[in-house]
Amino acid sequence: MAMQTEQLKFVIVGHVDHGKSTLIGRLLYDTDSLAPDKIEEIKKASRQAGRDTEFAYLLDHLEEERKQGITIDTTQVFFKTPKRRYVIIDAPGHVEFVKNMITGASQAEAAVLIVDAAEGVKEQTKRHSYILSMLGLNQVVVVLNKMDLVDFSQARFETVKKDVQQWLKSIKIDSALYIPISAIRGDNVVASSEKTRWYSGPTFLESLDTLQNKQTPQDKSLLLPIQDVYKIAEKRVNVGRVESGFITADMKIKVLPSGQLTEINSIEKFLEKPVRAVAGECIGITTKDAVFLDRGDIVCSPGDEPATTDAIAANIFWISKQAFDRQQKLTLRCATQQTGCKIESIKKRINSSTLEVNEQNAQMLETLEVAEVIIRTKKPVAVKNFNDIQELGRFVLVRDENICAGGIITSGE
Ligand SMILES: Nc1nc2c(ncn2[C@@H]2O[C@H](COP(=O)(O)OP(=O)(O)OP(=O)(O)O)[C@@H](O)[C@H]2O)c(=O)[nH]1
Ligand SMILES: [Mg+2]
Repeated sequence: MAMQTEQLKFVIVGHVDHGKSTLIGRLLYDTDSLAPDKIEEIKKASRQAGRDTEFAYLLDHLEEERKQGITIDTTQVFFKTPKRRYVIIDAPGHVEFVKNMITGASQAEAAVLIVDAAEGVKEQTKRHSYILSMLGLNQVVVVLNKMDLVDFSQARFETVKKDVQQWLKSIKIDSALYIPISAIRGDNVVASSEKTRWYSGPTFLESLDTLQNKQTPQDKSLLLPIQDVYKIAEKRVNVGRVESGFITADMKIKVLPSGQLTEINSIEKFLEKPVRAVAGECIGITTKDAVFLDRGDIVCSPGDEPATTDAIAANIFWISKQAFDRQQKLTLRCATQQTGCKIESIKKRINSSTLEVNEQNAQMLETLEVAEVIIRTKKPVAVKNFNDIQELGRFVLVRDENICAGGIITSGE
């Protein structure tokens, strides 16, 4: 049998209780991806709780999660089809855990948005999808769940589909797939349902194989953020992951933010000395001149380098429970770069579930607000527009070791 090397990571998001964990549980069950003792465990736990088989229990391991019937933290599960392997990230839908949802979504290449067909679009449906669009995740499959509660009505499906479509369009997500399902009964999850003869599209399982893997940008210019420097027998080996472009063993390079020029002496990989490495590879490099690179430096190709700046225009998502306060010290982390910074101006404060502008030229930010800001960094940083290179176009703001906001760079647009 051919080895499956291809893998896709997707996140499942949506309003609290709309059925994320149940859908994943059902998918695993109907594809025989579960060990028999696991199935018995879930049935037993469901009986003890006085419920029918709760597939959500497969994902919700924590006692607190099962007791409250909600997901608190993200869980990753593995699953495969004949086409490829999948890592599924189950995210919590409760507003309290938006931060965990963002952590899950930021690791994914695609997303599934679940909407309860009886309840329709709710606050977290909007907020979560907005976060997806901020993270550049615009490959989205939409499933309308709990169709059993609306008698598998095509009219209800079309109404909710229209609402979701309108919202997604306003945040620039163009989703082609809308699937009517009942996660609890299994309709259109793995097998096509008799109850939805009016629907001729793919099942949820089939829709997964249509998702595309994220392309690593090899055709763009070289960017290699340095993660660490090792001294090995008088040699300084600078290691990092090539985020875009490629690097060759005799290439001229420029180091940012210092602007120093040198040439590659060797590319180092475990037990190998390759002459070339491309985006996605983790490598070490040594240089011809005694240039002292450090963590946070960015290696690029001279004449084709990102801007270094201390003023960044960005959209940020304020996720800390504490409001933003001008007095507090913030640190910006972008790729491996790290520097002190301050938010110099807040052009707009935006409600992340309605997109209404709460205030122009604001002085403060409340939790879960999005804002258009200018950030001033202490040290210059090398950045790219998020739409160009995501790895150098996104950052987090840290306060007292806690992430309080995530952001994407919009300058240059
Ligand atoms: N009738 C019906 N109920 C469903 C369906 N899917 C899920 N449910 C029920 O809805 C409730 C919530 O399901 P979960 O899977 O825990 O929802 P969730 O989206 O993971 O919730 P959070 O992770 O807390 O946001 C459970 O009681 C499920 O049994 C469905 O297709 N039909
Ligand atoms: Mg859940």
